Amino acid sequence: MHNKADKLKKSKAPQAKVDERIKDRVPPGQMVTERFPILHEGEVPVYDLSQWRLRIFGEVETERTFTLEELQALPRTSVTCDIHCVTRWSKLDTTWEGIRFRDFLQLLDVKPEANYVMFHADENYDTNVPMEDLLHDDVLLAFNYDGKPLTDKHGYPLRMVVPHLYFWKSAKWLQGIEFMKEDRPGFWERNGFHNYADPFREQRFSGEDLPIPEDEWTKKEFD
Ligand SMILES: Nc1nc2c(c(=O)[nH]1)N[C@H]1C(S)=C(S)[C@@H](COP(=O)(O)O)O[C@H]1N2
Ligand SMILES: [Mo]
Repeated sequence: MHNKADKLKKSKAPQAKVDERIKDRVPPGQMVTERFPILHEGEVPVYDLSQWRLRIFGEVETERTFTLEELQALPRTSVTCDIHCVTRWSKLDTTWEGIRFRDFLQLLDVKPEANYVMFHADENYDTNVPMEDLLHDDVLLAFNYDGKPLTDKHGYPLRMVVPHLYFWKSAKWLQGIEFMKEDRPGFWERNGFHNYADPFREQRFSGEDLPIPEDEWTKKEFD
């Protein structure tokens, strides 16, 4: 009997030896980092918090603005989740605290035809997410990371956390939430990135792969 093929099939390639506990949590093409990379377009904004407002507009019965104090007075939820950036880093077990997006919706008169949301943020950043994705339990308007207020570079005073999509969908320095009937692409979505961005299906790009070096993220700032 020639059982070499069978033996080979049963032997494990050394590089396939991924930590079993995290295997299912790391999407294809991603590398796990313990550090926290800092990625954004433009400068880190500096705010006068007395002037800071979150604006709610689009497909709503009444447009609203919230001060930071008003938002901070709302009931909070804590979420521990994995995050995945399209530049190939993933960070496991990140803990955030803030307002669950689904709970926040209860305070707004959103029209039933609002099927998409555009998050508007500094500096000139925007990103679109379907409404149904924002109803997941772990989608937050986050004030805190790891038990402390967000640092300036990670989005202080308020950012989105949408863990199940590539992290560009999680806008830092949130300024406005626009409810929309029809979908519309945001900043990266207009610039060659995937409209939906599921990391487990490797939905990185909308057309041809963009030439992002595999070690791109290692050259960025971290904390
Ligand atoms: N306002 C704003 N939010 C943003 C971005 C940005 O350029 N501007 N970049 C996105 C991208 S590509 C990523 S990976 C995450 C990075 O968040 P972090 O710097 O806290 O790791 O923020 C997202 N949110
Ligand atoms: Mo990213």
